[in-house]
Parts: sequence; C-alpha cells; structure tokens
Amino acid sequence: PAAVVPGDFLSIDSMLSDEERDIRDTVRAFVQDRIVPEVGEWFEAGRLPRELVGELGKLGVLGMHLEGYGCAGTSATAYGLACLELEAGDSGIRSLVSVQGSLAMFAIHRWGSEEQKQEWLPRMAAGEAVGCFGLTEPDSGSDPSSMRTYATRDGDDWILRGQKMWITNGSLADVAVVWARTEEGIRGFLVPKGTKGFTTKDIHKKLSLRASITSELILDEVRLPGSAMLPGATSLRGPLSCLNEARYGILWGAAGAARACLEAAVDYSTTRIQFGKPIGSFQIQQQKLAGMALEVNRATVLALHLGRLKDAGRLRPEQVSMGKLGNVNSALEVARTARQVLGANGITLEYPVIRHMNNLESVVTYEGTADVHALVIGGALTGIDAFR
Ligand code: TGC
Ligand code: FAD
Repeated sequence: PAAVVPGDFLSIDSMLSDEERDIRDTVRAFVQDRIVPEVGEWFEAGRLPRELVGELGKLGVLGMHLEGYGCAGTSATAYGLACLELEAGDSGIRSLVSVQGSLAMFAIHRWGSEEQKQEWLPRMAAGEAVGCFGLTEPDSGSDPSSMRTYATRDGDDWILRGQKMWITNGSLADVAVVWARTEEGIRGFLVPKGTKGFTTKDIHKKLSLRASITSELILDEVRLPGSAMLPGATSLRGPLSCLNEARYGILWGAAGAARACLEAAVDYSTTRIQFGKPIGSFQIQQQKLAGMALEVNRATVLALHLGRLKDAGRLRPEQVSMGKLGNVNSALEVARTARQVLGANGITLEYPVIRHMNNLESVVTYEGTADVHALVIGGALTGIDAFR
C-alpha cells in the first residue's frame, strides 16, 4: 500500500492552493534546517538566539498576513500554515512570530496612526525591530478589565505607571505595546526600549516555553509624547481584537506541535523492539497511534476550515475560541500519549515530545485559558455571561 503520511491521513494537503503549499514548504524547510537541530539545546539552556528574529524576517513570516508597510499580505490560511510548521518546531518559535505579527504589529496596523505604522511596521516585518504586547499584569490575567496600569495626561504628554507580567519577547523588544487604563478608557501606548523609567526583568525557572523570552515590564513614571498613544483604540476592544488574531495562529500551531509528537511516536513504534517485535505491532499501541492520528488530522481540518472562514471575512471570535480550546486540548492529549509510547526516551530532550508537552501547558493557559474559551462558547450558546 502507498505510504500513509500520519499528519495528512485525510489528504488535507490536496485542499491547499499551490501558493499555500509553497509557503508551507518553505517554512517547513526552514524549521527542519534551522530550528529542529538546535531547539532542544535552546530549551535546555532557556534561551532564544536574537539573530533568529532577522532570519524569520527574511523568511517573510513576521506580520505576513498584514497588508502594506513591508508585510507580505498573504491569506490568513497561508499564515496559519506557517504557524503550524513553526510550532511543529517549537511553541516558543511560533510564540515569537505570533507576538510580533499578530499582537504587536497587528495592534499598530489596526489601531495606530500613519506615522506609527511608517515608523515601526517595515522594520518589524524585516525582523530589524522586535515588538511585545503587554496586557497581563500580576493581578490581572483572565480579567484584563481589572488592569491597574494607569496613564494620565500631563499637557501634551502621557505618564505611565504600572507593571505588566508574563510578557513574551519583553526584554528582546525594541517597542512594547502597553495597554493602560486612562480617564478616556483603556488605551494602547508604544513604549520604545530605553525610555526613562521603563525597565524589564526576565522570568526564570520556567519548565515550559523555555526557548522563549518571558519578562516583566516595569513602568515607573514613564513620560511619553502624545504621539505614542494608539489613536484608534479606546476600550478593551482594542487589545481583545488583537487576541483574536493571535488565537487564530495558535489554533493552527497546536496542530503542528501535535503532528510532531505523532510523527515521533509512529517512528518510535516501528523501530523499538520489545518481546521480540516492534512495539507498534501490539494492539494497544496501534490504538494509541490511531487516536493520535485522529486528533492531529481533526485539528488540522478544523484549522483549515476556520482559515477559509477568516479569508472570507466571516470568522467570529467565539469560533476562534472553539478552535483554540479544541486544538490545544487535542494537542496536549496527543503529546501526553506520545510521551508514553516513547517509554523512558519520552522524558528526554533527545526526542521532541516532552518539550512539546511542557510547552503546551503554556499554550493552554496563554491567550485565554481553556476555561475562558469554554465560557466564551457557553456564553454564545446560552446568551448568558458566566464570567462574573
Ligand atoms: P466584554 O465586556 O465582553 O468586552 C469588552 C469590549 O471588548 C469587545 N470584545 C471583543 N472585541 C474583539 N474581539 C473579542 N474577542 C472581543 N471580546 C470582547 C466587546 O465587544 C466590548 O467592546 P466595547 O466596544 O463595547 O467596549 O469584556 P470582559 O471584561 O467581560 O472580558 C471578556 C473576556 C473574559 C473574554 C476577555 O477579557 C478575555 O479574553 N480574557 C482573557 C485574557 C487573555 O486572553 N489574555 C491574553 C494576553 S496576551 C497573551 O497571552 C500572549 S501569549 C503569547 C502568544 O500569543 O504566543
Ligand atoms: P488567572 O486568570 O489568575 O486564572 C487562574 C485559573 O482560574 C485558571 O485556571 C483560569 O482558567 C481560572 N479562571 C479565571 N477566571 C475564571 C472564571 N471567570 N471562571 C472560571 N475559571 C476562571 N500576557 C500578555 O499580555 N502578553 C504576553 O506576551 C504573554 N505571554 C505569555 C507567555 C507565557 C509563557 C505565559 C505562561 C503567559 C503569557 N501571558 C502573556 C499571560 C497569559 O495571557 C495569562 O497567563 C492568561 O491570560 C491567564 O492569566 P493568569 O495566568 O493570571 O491566570
């Protein structure tokens, strides 16, 4: 029989356009050459090489779905495929790209002034400038409406006071998009690195997403000119609209992490011999492989469906929530099962599985926890808000 591709059991590939396949193949080759050989070491050391940002810029994936200002302007589906391939390498690499393109660049593209767009977007698309997105605070995670970071006007200037926590790319970033409460509602500010009173502190001892920089942002009487404020955003809708974009990339990415775990498990099951046979010849192991293949393929079909809806301009936030909830939960299940198939080898960084498994514990928490997305879906089904 023809060889089956585990991650493409359902011939999802045949539903892609030539252009989408080309973009996917280019990103897949980059991940294979540049990420896969080294990411275990980066994960173990808890670091991310800064030069990777420029390389991702050259690859064309930073803000690739945005129009103009040096961005590629691809379809949402093509962007999703890129996220899938990047996260098949490591969730931390997809995070870097998500935060740059879907959060920081999208915030400027959607809510920024023409000057802000001209100043930042071309450099960010090229990977010459890094962005981060500061919404979460120590006491304000799932409920960003409770944020304490405050901005007050002082003549034409603004003064920012507060703290942001768990910020991806924080200390790498040349510009932080910081969300703050003001007398005019929640507004966004562009805070360049080096601004007086603005410092960052990296968060260490993480056992998840180690090939990613996560920082605290400290804003101690930071004076900014009026031109630093994003003019278009005046409420929580500002940051939440950016989250839709990043969550969309994650629902694709999770399918990539799951695919990598499935591939490792299939490969291992056909080569590891116990009781005189490959472990893949035992029914219990075949059942696990079948279950994992089902989850990976179902997640990818769901991602493609949501991508097509997004390209048609019809994707709703609660549909993004369903994709993020379902695909990340599936990926976690696949990673945990694959880890068992690999036995003791499953706990080492010699194989990708436990790295993906640990990373997915962050992915299920950030960009809206699984509970938050369940409540968004429940709210849409019943018309009843169960958050408060
Ligand atoms: P609520 O009263 O429902 O809404 C306030 C305003 O926002 C609008 N809105 C949305 N707009 C666009 N997209 C959405 N998904 C929206 N959801 C709500 C809404 O229409 C309203 O607009 P307006 O104009 O009337 O003011 O807000 P709420 O306070 O009840 O909160 C709703 C809830 C809980 C769903 C929301 O707060 C939420 O999503 N919480 C989770 C927080 C979260 O996801 N944080 C992520 C931080 S960034 C991150 O984790 C990056 S990880 C790195 C990586 O991506 O790789
Ligand atoms: P909490 O909100 O305190 O939740 C704790 C628990 O309570 C969870 O299980 C949650 O589901 C549950 N819960 C909360 N409210 C309810 C409710 N109403 N009903 C039922 N259960 C509820 N943030 C950024 O702004 N920018 C970033 O770049 C960024 N990067 C991150 C990178 C990493 C590696 C991580 C781990 C986080 C990152 N975050 C970032 C923060 C992330 O978005 C938050 O962790 C997330 O929104 C959850 O907030 P919390 O951790 O404060 O948990």
